[in-house]
Amino acid sequence: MNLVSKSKNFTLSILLFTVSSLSYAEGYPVGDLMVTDIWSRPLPEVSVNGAAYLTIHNNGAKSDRLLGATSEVAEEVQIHTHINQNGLMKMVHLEQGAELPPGEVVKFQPGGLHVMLLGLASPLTEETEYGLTLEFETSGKLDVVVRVEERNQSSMDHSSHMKQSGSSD
Ligand SMILES: [Cu+2]
Repeated sequence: MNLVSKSKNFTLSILLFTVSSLSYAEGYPVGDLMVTDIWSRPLPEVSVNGAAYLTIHNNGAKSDRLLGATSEVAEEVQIHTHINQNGLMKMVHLEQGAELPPGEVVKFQPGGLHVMLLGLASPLTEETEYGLTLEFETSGKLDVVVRVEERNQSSMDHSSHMKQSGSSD
């Protein structure tokens, strides 16, 4: 019971947050960080897992880490990357999160670092949005809105790797 009402409240707050944050395209500041370009690939309704991509600018003098995230669309969210193992791209769970070195821009993108959505509770339908709460080691928590949109594959840096992996992440 308690859980149900909590999750309803959470959903409502996400909706309100979505309405009040139409400027998402400009990016979200938190501490010395700026998070921009947040998106997910649309997936068929039957998909069990998905991924979110984003860009994090660390404008500070100290390193920070993206430790993890939560979302109302997934049972569990993990920070993943891909490694090349004997010519095959393999997904790896970064249990310590992803490092964000000072003065650097870290891109989460297909074929590389990504925010893994495990156990999708609602489908990632094209032209919709959902809420994601990022948790940083130093900068704390940040609520962002993820845009679900199809992007041109040819603009990707890792298109050659993606062909090998056959993975949608
Ligand atoms: Cu993954």
